[in-house]
Amino acid sequence: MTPDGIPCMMMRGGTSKGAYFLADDLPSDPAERDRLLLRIMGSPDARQIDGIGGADPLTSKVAVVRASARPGFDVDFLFLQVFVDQPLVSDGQNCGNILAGVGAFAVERGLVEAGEGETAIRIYMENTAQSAVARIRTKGGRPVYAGEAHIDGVPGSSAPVYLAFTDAAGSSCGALLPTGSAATEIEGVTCTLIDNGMPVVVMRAADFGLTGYESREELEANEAARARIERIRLAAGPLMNLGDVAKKSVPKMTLVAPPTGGGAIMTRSFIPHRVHASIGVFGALSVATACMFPDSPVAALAALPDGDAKTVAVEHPTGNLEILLLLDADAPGGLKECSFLRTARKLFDGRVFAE
Ligand code: NQM
Repeated sequence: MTPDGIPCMMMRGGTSKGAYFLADDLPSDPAERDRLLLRIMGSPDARQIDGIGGADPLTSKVAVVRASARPGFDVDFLFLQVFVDQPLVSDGQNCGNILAGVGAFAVERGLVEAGEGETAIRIYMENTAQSAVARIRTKGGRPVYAGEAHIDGVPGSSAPVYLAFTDAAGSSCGALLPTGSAATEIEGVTCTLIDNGMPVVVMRAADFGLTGYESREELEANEAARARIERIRLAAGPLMNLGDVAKKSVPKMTLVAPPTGGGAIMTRSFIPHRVHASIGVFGALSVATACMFPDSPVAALAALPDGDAKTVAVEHPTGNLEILLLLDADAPGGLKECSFLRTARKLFDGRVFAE
């Protein structure tokens, strides 16, 4: 027990919010660490009333950060999803939104020395054994949070955080298309099972009798659609090399429809049981990539720009998320680099209690 509390920083990362810890401030035994994090977040409880979680999967997230001992990296980042209403903590997925706060947290805690103007932080993402480079604004040795960058799903504007990836494909499934094809039939629905940073099952909303433009609340109230989507998810898990996914937060399930706001594709994402208020970042990257395969059931619904440098706007319930894809036929999966803009903000720094 820790009567004096544990150092903890709350940050908004992209369209999510989480508790950021230094690895050294948490127990090294994963089971002990997870018990402590459940207590800190107030899980399991739909309201998380006895903890600092926000009673939503998007605000019940944890970042564990340490100085990296790996050549070529500044810090190691482990993402943990703390389930709201189940006693589960999962390292089975990554999170591009919480990743957006890691660079600033590393500077705040003195793990990385800040440059004047901008600092690039090379991050090893432990969940998927992959790398990211975050470019953040810094001044006088500290992160700058105020700025002019806006992302949909967050009111106002903040300093930009640019995130770039060169090895996102096959992050958890071992291959971009784990079934070897962009069209796999499950329960009578043709799906694209894909992993470009996040395992996602991409499906046409119309195949569920839905438009794809429903609200989060409407979809969460649709018991029949949710049950069918969950059956497909449980069947997709082993096909995606993820094993039994009954207690995992992957794969995510995304329904798509033609875009309505001038973007490339419209989405509604089950993550995997609640519906996302917008869309996860790596989730959006996987969906955008699915649209590029002509034999995917969703390709015909998408409006993709021409050329090898594509800005793909993935539409979601609260706006759109733009992803830049740099294509190169010689690169693995045909993708040389993927990048996107996020913002992040320090909300609180102090000690959290778990007595
Ligand atoms: O896909 C939610 C989020 C995420 C994950 C989820 C994410 C990503 O919005 O990279 O960011 O899909 O569980 O934080």
